Amino acid sequence: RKPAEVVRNVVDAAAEKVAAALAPDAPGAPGSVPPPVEEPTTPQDPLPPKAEQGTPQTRTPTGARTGVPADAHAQQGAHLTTAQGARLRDTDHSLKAGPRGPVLLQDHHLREKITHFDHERIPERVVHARGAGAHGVFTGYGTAEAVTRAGFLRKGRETEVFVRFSTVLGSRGSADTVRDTRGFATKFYTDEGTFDLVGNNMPVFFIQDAIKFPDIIHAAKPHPDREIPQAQSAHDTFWDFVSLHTEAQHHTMWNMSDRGIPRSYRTMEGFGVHTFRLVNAAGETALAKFHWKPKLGVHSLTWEEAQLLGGIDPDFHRRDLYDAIEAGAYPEWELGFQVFPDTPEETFAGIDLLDPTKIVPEELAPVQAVGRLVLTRTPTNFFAETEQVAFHVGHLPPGIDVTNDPLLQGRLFSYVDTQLTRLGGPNFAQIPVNRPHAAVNDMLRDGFHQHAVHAGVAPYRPNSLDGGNPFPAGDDEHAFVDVPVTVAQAPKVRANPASFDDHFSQARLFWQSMSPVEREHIVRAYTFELGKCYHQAIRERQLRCLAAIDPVLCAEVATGLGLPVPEPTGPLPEVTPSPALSQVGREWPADGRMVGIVVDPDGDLDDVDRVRRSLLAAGLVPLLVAPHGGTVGDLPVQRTFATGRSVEFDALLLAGAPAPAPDAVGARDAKAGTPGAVAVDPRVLLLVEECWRHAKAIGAWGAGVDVLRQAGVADTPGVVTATTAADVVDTVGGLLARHRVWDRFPARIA
Ligand code: HDE
Repeated sequence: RKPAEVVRNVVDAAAEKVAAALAPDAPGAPGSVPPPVEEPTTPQDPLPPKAEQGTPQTRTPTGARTGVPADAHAQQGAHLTTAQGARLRDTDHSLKAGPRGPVLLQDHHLREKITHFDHERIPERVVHARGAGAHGVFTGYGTAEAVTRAGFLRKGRETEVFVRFSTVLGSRGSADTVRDTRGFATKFYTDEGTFDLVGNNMPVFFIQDAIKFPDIIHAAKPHPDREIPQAQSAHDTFWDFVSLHTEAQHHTMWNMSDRGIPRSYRTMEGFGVHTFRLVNAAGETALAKFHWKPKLGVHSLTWEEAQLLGGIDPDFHRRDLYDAIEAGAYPEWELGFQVFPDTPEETFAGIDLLDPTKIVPEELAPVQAVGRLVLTRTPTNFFAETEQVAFHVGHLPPGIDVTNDPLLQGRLFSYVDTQLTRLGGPNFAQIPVNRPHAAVNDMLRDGFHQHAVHAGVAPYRPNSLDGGNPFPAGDDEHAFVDVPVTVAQAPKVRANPASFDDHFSQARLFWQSMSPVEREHIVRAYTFELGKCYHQAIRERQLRCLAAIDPVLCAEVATGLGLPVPEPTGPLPEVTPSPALSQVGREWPADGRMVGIVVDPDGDLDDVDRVRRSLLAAGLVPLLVAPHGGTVGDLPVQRTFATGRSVEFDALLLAGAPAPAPDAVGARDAKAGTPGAVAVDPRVLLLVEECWRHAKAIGAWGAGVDVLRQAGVADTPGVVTATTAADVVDTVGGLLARHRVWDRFPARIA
């Protein structure tokens, strides 16, 4: 499908859904008779995959379409069978010697079923174990042709992709919203071979050399004795390591910032982190860093939201990704390059391009857009696709090559090695989601889980028996280019270049680039995490690191911890802030933002309907919150006072003052003598209080204004009241473009 065809507007999609839900014969619509939900007694066609899932992958290992039916790799036929295709009468009872007798060993169906089940789990990824993925399309702009010959970047060229987002530290079942770095790995199925851009949502890394990877991960994973804490860095071993191995301080600062708790995968930037080497059609080279820029802007949760979501909806990010795609609000990013001259020093503006703990500020080297990524399809099967997808930084197309970044060099080894254990052998490229969409003729043979039935007798070169095949490709036949960079004559050493010794200046640059509210968040994050450490010496050592970054940051965190502020470590580096690093102060499209509307079933529902339609027309997603499920009037209810919680909404509207629902616990009577006082369900008050505390736009009209008064938030910044609902909705839409009502946060740290 072409992006132009698939990028439906969320308005149409959501409006269609609403219209369908409101149709007189729709299930649940007033007066309609719901169809009976019973187990069918005769074979029926199974449900097809949902439209946004597409059909299962049907490519052969060599990349050609097979023409086999779409479900050839899934389950076929209506009858229950064994794995060998023999039909079965019963799968509910074991074969026994009489109804009360022992189970017989000869029950081959029982043994097959249980044995397969016993082996259903595979080892989770050693890092990035928890993730969510989606299929999509990448379209090149043609703007990179001067610097790279990579065909997928040509103007208008469309390439299928699979993207997997992840957290780094938690295990497969951990929560989505923990404070952590996020993985952003993209598999481009280009017709010149697969390209994997295996990046993160932060542009720097904890370490400069791959040999330290086991150290940082052992320190960051749960403590080996108690296996806690899960999925987070708020513990002694993490802070022990990063305060001793100070090259980690810059990345740690990013983790403690709002970047560590994204609002959604859709609102994350992505970075290739390393510098790559590009080569164009003429063989000229340039150095480049890769960036993904989200269409919706970069937005984060607040720490309290992130913590609440850990309990209320641990799947918050993956749900958001799937829901957005299914609603037609396709997540979108632009791929951009920062391009640098390929000089022998491999530096730019004094920054060592081989040091993965450093950024090049966008003000010095602007990010130039080279293509657009749109995610259009959710996986059909989580295990087959999201769990089995295998990325590798060494999967490169002609036109993109690696540099000597010592972190990247180590990764080139690790990503194949890990699949041998995780996916059980060397043939993981034959798993459908990993199959290249380019023709494959690799002379690799046999091994565990070999799916290909290779013809021919000569998987070697040179040969005469298979007609000399396969033949090496020339430059004009899209061969991969190993750029012939000169390797310096140098002694064999275990050492870093001197430039790698600067561990603090860019952490300071990041801090200096933040707005007051972002600084406040950083201070609180450090204070929270260090406050969770048991060892005083570790807290003190990290405070000394902060002193080397910024005295105000250090003093604020020390105060929070109740510890003395360490002596300054000497003059601090002069840095020029990079405004591009701040998330605050800009406006972004509000498409796909969630707006909760609290309704009173006895209030003016026509007004509510108009508001809901105008939100849909503006590309927002309205969710009605009512005392009970089903419908209010003709309107479908999406959340009740029991199931709705503030963390799901980006803004809240109060269309009335519903009386406490019968299941309300702790409902208070209207405060006697307070003007406009009404009795409000405590869960509605909690919604308002939390939305207010999390600096979300809140709007009310009519009796809804009484609820604001009751909650004590009327007439405060970002709380909008007006006589007409239309005016309220307009103003709230404008506030949403800025993501939050930033004025509501204290901005002490200028
Ligand atoms: Fe990874 N990393 N990594 N990493 N990484 C893995 O590969 C590794 C690094 C990243 O959704 C593993 O298949 C080493 C940087 C992502 O499947 C493993 C080093 C960046 C994902 C591995 C690094 C990343 C991984 C675990 C230091 C950002 C998830 C399972 C040299 C640029 C991909 C697997 C997915 C996964 C090793 C550092 C990103 C073990 C040795 C820097 C997004 O191979």
